[in-house]
Amino acid sequence: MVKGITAIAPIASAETFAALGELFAALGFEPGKGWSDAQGTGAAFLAPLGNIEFVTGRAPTALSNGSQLPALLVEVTQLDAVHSVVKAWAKQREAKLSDPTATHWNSRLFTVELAPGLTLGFWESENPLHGKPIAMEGDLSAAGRRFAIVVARWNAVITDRLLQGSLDALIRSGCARADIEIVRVPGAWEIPSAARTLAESRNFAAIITLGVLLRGETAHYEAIYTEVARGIGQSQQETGVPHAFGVLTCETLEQALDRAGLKAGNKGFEAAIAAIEMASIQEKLKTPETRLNVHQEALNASKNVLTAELS
Ligand code: DLZ
Repeated sequence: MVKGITAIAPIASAETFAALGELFAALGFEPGKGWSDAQGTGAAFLAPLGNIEFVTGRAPTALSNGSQLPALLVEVTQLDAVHSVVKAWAKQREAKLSDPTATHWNSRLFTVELAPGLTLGFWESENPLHGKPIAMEGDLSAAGRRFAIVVARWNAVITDRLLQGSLDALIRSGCARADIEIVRVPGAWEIPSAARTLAESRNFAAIITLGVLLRGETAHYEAIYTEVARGIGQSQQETGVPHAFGVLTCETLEQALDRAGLKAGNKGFEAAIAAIEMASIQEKLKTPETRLNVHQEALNASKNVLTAELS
């Protein structure tokens, strides 16, 4: 139910209002939906994330240079670059601007008085892992890896589009055309056995399976679908080679077309991206050093938090 956080700052003069718009645009804020009526004008600036933080037990408001922490804080990357942009703006307007100083929460921060009574703080965490989830993740690079695509000929008007989507994703992610093997099979029913043979060849980092089953036009739809899904899943589990599932199950042809590039993305593209990511994850999972690094990063992050808490 919660959608976002809105902070409203009244600005007395139209000139300052315009100047603030220029500064926020220069800083890279995404313009939001403004408004204008007989009583006034509003300009909105969006940030990708926002939060309200409650603190107890430690006065959060005093900075090491003796000034007060502003109520409005903008978290940034490249604080010094942001400071230069704000400095140029503040110089023109003779606005009060502080130098970046260390905070008690392992960050650096500077403040600027944008308008009388409106001071903003910009800050950047010194912890490189701040805000980053500590997890092992696959890369989205397909360079140097071989992929196989098994595509059903049944409903080719749609599966051809899925195939184009998969090829687009692989090639745009750096896969060489020569490293992609395309295997056409009669229908979805035949996908699992071809996928399994390809996986067992150990020539491919991942297999992408593409097909379309239409409920209205497929006899024994449920039975076929269950077997196809089970067969592809079983091949993945028993061979350990990732298999991306790009077999559409739709009520109508129109719905299938929507999912093959018309209105609802291209599931062939999405399946290929999943295959690329899984190929990379499988490689990382098999490398003990990568796993050790993730644990070490997690340990360091918790040590940093502890040190900040105790200081
Ligand atoms: C036979 C059949 C039917 C009725 N419907 C579909 C379908 O919607 N999508 C699909 O990919 N294949 C279909 N097939 C073909 C079967 O998958 C299989 O190729 C044939 O039964 C031959 O084994």
